[in-house]
Amino acid sequence: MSYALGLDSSTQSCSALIIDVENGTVIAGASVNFGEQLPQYNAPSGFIPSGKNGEVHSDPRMWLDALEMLLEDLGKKCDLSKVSAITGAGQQHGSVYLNAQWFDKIGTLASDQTLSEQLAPTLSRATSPIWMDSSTSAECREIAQTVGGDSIVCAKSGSIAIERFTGPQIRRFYKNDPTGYDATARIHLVSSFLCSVLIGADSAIDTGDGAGMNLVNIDTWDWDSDLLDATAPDLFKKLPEVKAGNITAGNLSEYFSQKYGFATGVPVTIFTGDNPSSLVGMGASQPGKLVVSLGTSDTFFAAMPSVVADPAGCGHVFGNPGSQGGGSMSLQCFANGSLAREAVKDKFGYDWDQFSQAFANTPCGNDGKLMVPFFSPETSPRVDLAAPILKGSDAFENWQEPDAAIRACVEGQFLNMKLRTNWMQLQPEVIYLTGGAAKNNAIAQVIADIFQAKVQRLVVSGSVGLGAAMRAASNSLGKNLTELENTFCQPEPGSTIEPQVNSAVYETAAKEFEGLCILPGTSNV
Ligand code: XUL
Repeated sequence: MSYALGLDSSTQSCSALIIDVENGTVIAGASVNFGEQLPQYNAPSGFIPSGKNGEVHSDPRMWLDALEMLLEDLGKKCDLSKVSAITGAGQQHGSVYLNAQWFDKIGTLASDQTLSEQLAPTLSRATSPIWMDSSTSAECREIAQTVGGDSIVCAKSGSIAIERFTGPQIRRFYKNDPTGYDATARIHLVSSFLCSVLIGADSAIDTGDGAGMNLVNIDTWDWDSDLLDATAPDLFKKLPEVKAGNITAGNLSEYFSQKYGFATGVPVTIFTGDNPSSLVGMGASQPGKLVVSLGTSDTFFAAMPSVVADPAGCGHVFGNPGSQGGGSMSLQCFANGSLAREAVKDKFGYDWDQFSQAFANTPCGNDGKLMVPFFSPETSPRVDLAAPILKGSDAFENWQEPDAAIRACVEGQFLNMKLRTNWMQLQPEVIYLTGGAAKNNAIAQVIADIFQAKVQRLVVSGSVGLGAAMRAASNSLGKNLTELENTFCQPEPGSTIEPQVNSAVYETAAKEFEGLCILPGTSNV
């Protein structure tokens, strides 16, 4: 028996992947789309629409129903009694609020009733704020002020106080509904909530997901009393323990063996957040490999050789669940991703082929023509600029050189990414590209040239679930995680792109770019 199950409870769906560890194959997968398959929760995209003042919430019962539908479906595709290791990941930052009944109820679930009907009475808050919630600006300011400023919050927790992070969300709940807060005996993340449900006991929070709360200290990897006190009263006793991502949380509860045919007592590894799980699922859990995901916003993440926080306060530090020695990972978001590339393309009425061709018509370094491609407010650096800055010839600055503008946009994006991620002190050997624009070789070439590292596309899809399945196999079945990553995370054949120019080509450009970025409002901390 060498099957490992990885679960992924994300914003819009709950998915699962089962790997056969001995054969190195993915043997089954399933997914439940919240909006389509659970319309009774009124969440077409996984959250309740039209929240006021930036509130974005989901119903945690929906996550439970989806988990049951998923296991039901998975059981039709694969013999679940062969699963001998389980773990999962949840969308980061989202929180579930439970009353004192939770502690008894979670250990006595009856398999002839649903999870959601049995656990509904244990909720002290009917809905859960998720990572898309931006309602907590005032609370972020208050927390930062109390502990002595954002630079302190960032040095302690790995991130400045941020709206979507759990601590500010908890503070808002305490302020707006003190009675509900008082009635709350336990606050879980999506990940630790689902892990608790699987083991039938109150689970710890792992350092990977826990660091997304503005409450965990990244030096001690434990709750930080100053941050706790600044967030809400009596918070310590409402939180579970914090543990490294490679421990066993417990054994699968009888509810699941009775109802879905799992063997009894399957070990469940502690759950983590979706991004830390994806780091493992992309085969990048050891330092030296970077992941760049090209999407609506571009995201950069990597295992870090040591624990450092971004002095500029733009990046995040999370625990690395793939590291044996309690290491860390970084994550940084760049708001001006695909939409900026598309804005330049559309400005000239180009299609994507013409966009790609522009790189063949222009030299690396773009003859010194530069663009700070912030079409909308940027998060790295944090600026409100909503119009790009162009510097070069008059014709270029007046948008009369389409090909140069396209190259300048993409070079600007990745010069910016390199500058903003310097704090991570990484020595990349390889950059794994993923996301919609990853298939564009011209963009991949710019990334290879600017970062001076080879770029590869991975065949992996569903990296969050795959990361979970590999973590479970590593922790419970004694498999070496690096070997699992080598087996399951292979680059797409022929996708390797090597740098074509040396580092000197972008040195001056990087300095000039940095100068153009010194704008009012760029300093956060
Ligand atoms: C990371 C973040 C999102 C969520 C949902 O900080 O907010 O990536 O984890 O995927």
